[in-house]
Amino acid sequence: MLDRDLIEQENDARDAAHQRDFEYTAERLERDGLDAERVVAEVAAFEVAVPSWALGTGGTRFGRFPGLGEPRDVFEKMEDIAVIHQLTGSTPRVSLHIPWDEPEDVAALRRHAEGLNLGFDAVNSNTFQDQAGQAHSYKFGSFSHTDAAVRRQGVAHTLHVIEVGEALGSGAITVWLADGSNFPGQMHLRRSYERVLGCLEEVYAGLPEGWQLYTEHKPYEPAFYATVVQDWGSSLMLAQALGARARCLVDLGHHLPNTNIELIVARLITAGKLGGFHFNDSKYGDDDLTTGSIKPYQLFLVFNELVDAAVEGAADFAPDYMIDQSHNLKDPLEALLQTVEALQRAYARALLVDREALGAYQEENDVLMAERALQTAYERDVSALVAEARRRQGGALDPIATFRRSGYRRAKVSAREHGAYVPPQSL
Ligand code: AFD
Ligand code: MN
Ligand code: MN
Repeated sequence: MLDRDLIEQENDARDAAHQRDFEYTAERLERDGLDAERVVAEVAAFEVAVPSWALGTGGTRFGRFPGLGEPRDVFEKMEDIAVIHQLTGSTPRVSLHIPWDEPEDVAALRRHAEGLNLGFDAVNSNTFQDQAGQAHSYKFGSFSHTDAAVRRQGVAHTLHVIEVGEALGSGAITVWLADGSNFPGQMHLRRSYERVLGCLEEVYAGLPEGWQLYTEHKPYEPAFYATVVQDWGSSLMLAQALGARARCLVDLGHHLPNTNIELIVARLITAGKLGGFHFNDSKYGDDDLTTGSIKPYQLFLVFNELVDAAVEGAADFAPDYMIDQSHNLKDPLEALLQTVEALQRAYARALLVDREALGAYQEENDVLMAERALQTAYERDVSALVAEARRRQGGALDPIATFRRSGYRRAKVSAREHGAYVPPQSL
């Protein structure tokens, strides 16, 4: 982990300028009847989980270009996540993927996490790839497979993932299924869905006390004609059929181009079925790019729905925030620092929406002013607010500059050079 003194030195060097920026921002907000301290406190309380698979350099089916000093196993990935948490104060939990990051010794991983001041968020199952020594192939599906033996194997794996999660102190499982077909006629559209529901019922019945089950939809890839859980409608049907502890997970990259994701978020909130998020960004498909890098206004609009629901005290509303990204070009750790910053900014801006005014404009059908209420909040400079929130959490005013100054990656290049790291296949 990083030396605390270094973070403090770096903060001290920026302190005078930061104070001036913060005071100006607070004064500017006060002029509009907004409270900077409230935003800082809310942003400081914001938490998002980091996925174990985001710490190694990802790849595409055309290749992978590993960076130097990458973590070689889940223990080293946890160390990198601990550094992100040190610098941002916002990533206290890890979302583990099994089997990619399944530890041989679960108790040892839990001790390692505790030593790093980390816990575990939702665990992720994998029935989209065959594993060595497995009896049946998922080539033609897992939970939707026509052969009951394949379905049983998929359910058994998922229950195993839950068991590992329980030993680690996790409280939820996310199930994303690649099941689908490439050609019309290949798969019975209704029966494949019914088989998925049947398997999920078995998983749901095996949920430990207090656990949640998240179903994650995705429109296409690897299935190119019909994916069984392809949209939020299918995901909602599953969650509603399963019961109160099943909810829908929204991955921002799992929508066809131009889909109105904030509207989907609003619908799931109304249904009491918004389970959580996989944050990332995309231009075309499931691109898994840095959150906020392509469509920052959309990210703000999603947070606007979340803040609106929180303010109104929407029922069954407690979404679980997670990141799901693949970093092919950037240093993954730096990309994740950038991601947390983007989330904090979107959240801060959403908190700055004048909701009373917006509501009044909507009632009066004052289109321009209603739109402007959102734009005004989106255009505010929240840099000093999110920096202050991070510092109050023990983090850095400028996480990326501090990370680069620390020489962490350089040190890891030599420490981790023994033996090649084999990364999970990126999806
Ligand atoms: C998939 C889904 C799902 C899954 C992940 C693994 O987004 O969240 O766990 O990739 O990398 O596309
Ligand atoms: Mn995802
Ligand atoms: Mn995805």
